[in-house]
Amino acid sequence: IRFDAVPPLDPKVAAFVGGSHAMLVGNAWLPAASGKTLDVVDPSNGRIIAAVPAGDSADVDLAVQAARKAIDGPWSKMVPAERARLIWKLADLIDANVDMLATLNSYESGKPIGDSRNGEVPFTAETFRYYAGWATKINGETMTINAPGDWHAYTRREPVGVVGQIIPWNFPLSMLAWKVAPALAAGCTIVLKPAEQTPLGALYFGKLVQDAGFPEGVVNILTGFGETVGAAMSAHPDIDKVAFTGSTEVGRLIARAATGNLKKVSLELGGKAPTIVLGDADIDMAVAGASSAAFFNAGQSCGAGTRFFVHKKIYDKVMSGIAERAEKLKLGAGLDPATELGPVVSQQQMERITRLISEGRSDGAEIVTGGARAGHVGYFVKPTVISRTRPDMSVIREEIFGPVACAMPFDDDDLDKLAKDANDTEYGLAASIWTNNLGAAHRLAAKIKSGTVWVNCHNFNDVTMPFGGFKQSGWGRELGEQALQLYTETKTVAIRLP
Ligand code: TXE
Repeated sequence: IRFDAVPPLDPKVAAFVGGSHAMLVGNAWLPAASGKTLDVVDPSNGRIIAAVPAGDSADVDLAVQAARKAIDGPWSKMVPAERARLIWKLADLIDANVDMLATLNSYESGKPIGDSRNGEVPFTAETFRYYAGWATKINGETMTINAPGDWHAYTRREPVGVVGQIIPWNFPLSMLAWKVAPALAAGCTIVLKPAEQTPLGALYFGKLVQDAGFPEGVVNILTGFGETVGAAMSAHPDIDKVAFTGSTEVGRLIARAATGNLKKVSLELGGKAPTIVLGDADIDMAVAGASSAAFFNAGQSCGAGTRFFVHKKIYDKVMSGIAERAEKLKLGAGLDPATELGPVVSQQQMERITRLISEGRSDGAEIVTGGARAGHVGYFVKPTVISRTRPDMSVIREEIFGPVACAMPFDDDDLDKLAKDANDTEYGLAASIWTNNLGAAHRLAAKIKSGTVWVNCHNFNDVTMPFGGFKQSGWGRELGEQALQLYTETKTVAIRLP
């Protein structure tokens, strides 16, 4: 692990990180009502880099009031084209601040700076631009009525109202964009809670919202813990909808808390994506793709490929190819431009990952490479390849959320059996198939129970493509036109013509 190659922070970034941090409520930047703060840590060395307010239910009340005032006032009066212009302006500001946002994103999450600067931040801007386009295209329909007489019946798509959005730390900015952008396009107002590990990028985003000229209260940003701010948002009687990305366990808590006022709920939860390499696959492509499926973002991706099903005749070649790539990955701090694999986000996550690897070992799986923490400073985990796994092992059943590829060979070409094994999980978020056989690809894609099936690619997301889970991976779809369904209510108006 390289520790000595992190360039000094740009003075503007250093001033922001080292400054005092507050929450955006209406047009004001406020400390937590309780005065409490929480520390933000650099996961590459465990050092505290900032303190942000640790909000609680009192702050949630204030933010909800501001959001309610905005939706009852200027925001609902604004024509969609004006909303579109503001959202587009916000996208331009994100682009103009790419260095600041990318640095904050990598500093607090640990991910490689190139991934932030060339991937996540541009994708964030693009998501806002895509939904700026939708703001003027949210239409209802007219219906032809079956009853006698003259009728005019139509639907209106109206904003669902004040929405609470709770996001995780693995893609702090793109998860923000996937939620905030369609909600703004639909005309909702927002109370956003970034993860406690990664609040800085979201707070800077709040400044850009103000610079873009949004009316006050349209976007409110609260920092704090899930058990306090997140739980208060989920249960709040004046929040109309809650959108969440995170663990399946917390998704269940949120769904339960939302029953009070039966607020609408969308959930994007865990995954355990099968990565299926058929016997005819292009081996070089499959090795490169499968490695990236497992190790991209240090495996902290809900779509990460973790259960590898590889045809017996190419199993050894594919596994040694993945292990070789794993061993060559350069580990280091996210802010070191040469880093290919950063630390995982926290000590807690590191311990969870290494615990699961140890369970795999004691369950009799073979650790082909890696298999432990890397170094003694920061939260690094060696990229790990585990072979000879069985479906009952915890490494196969539980979401590991670390740089760990678990594999098992299959030895016949029965696609039904393969799909059954791939579907043997409570999750259903994503899957990938590696093959040159078009028929097999389509047949398997139809049999796999997951919200996304990639063929000869993995972790490929586009703003146009709906993303979300079957089974216990969640409710609803983000991105694409479908995300607008999450933030609008359909109203039917039926008129008997006099
Ligand atoms: O997630 P949490 P954690 C999975 C992954 C990971 C595990 C644990 O398997 O190992 O979850 O990570 C907020 N009410 N994913 O503990 O707790 C919290 O503040 C309301 C998958 O970090 O689910 C944060 O903002 N909100 C995943 C957000 O939930 C609550 C991304 C996510 O944190 C809350 C992250 C509560 N009671 C983790 N408790 C994905 N689907 O991409 C916490 N939160």
